[in-house]
Amino acid sequence: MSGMIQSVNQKLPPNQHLAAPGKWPVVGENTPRDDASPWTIKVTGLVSQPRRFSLEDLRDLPQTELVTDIHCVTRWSRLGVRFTGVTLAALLELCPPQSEARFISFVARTNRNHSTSLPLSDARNLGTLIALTHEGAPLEPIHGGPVRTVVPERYFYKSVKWLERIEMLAEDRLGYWEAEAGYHNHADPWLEERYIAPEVTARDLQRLLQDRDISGRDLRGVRAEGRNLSGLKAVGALLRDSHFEGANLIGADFTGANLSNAHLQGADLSGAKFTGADVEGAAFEGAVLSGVDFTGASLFGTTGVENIRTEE
Ligand SMILES: Nc1nc2c(c(=O)[nH]1)N[C@H]1C(S)=C(S)[C@@H](COP(=O)(O)O)O[C@H]1N2
Ligand SMILES: [Mo]
Repeated sequence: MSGMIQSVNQKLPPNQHLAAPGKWPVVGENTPRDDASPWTIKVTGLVSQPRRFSLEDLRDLPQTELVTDIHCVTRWSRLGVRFTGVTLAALLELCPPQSEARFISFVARTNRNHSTSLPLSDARNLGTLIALTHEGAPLEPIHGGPVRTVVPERYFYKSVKWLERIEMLAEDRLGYWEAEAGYHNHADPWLEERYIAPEVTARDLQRLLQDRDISGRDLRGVRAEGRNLSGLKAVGALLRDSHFEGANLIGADFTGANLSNAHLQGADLSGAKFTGADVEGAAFEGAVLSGVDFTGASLFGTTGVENIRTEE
């Protein structure tokens, strides 16, 4: 091993919890594009000389060990995870960015050309690794093998699985989750930079809540603690990180809604419907759950619903 990077903390970032011992959840895409051509990693965009690296090329470069904590935005963390591979810094020495390059985009070999981006300086300084192994074995295909990036000190959506292209950019280009799902572009878990605020004025919001119909609305992070919202219609609403602590939500309809990381502690959810909803990471401690319907709901990482949790 030619280098070592340690990025481990004794503490968990706010509102994270440890994944079950030995468990590494799979999040997002779970397979690369069906493509028989040899795996290459292209370094393109604002570089002095574009280059391609085969997997063998990567294995022949000096290998660095990175021990880091992983923090998924859906609230699970794993501490002290060991990867080896080539540092981004080492790779960029072989194909230096041009002086106008400010951002770096990592693109995946997947059907949707999944990507994520970082300021170039962050990507370098945080110790980004182009990882080939995990705990001493080749990186598992489901976790991005044969090659993924691992970016310490950012939520794990900044670490792309099945890396195919590294592109140097003058202007930022939002990644898949950042553009499609409102994930925060900075993604610092210590600052809880999970999702961006929704685009709705405070006045519109009050009207929507008074009418008790927020179906199809994007109300990420909405603050509705303690409100009387019985019979609320919230079909297909985007309610990530929303606050409904202690609210009256009797008979509310959250069919197909996205409630990941929502705060529902102490809410009255009698007879509420969560059919097909995404409630990953949502907190239900002390909530009244009689007659709640979670049919087809995605419950990974929820807390306070242990007795009705479905199998993963
Ligand atoms: N290609 C690709 N990379 C991706 C994703 C994805 O959907 N596609 N999801 C991201 C998210 S949200 C997380 S939390 C991690 C999950 O990695 P894991 O499945 O190995 O735990 O991968 C990130 N990288
Ligand atoms: Mo994630």
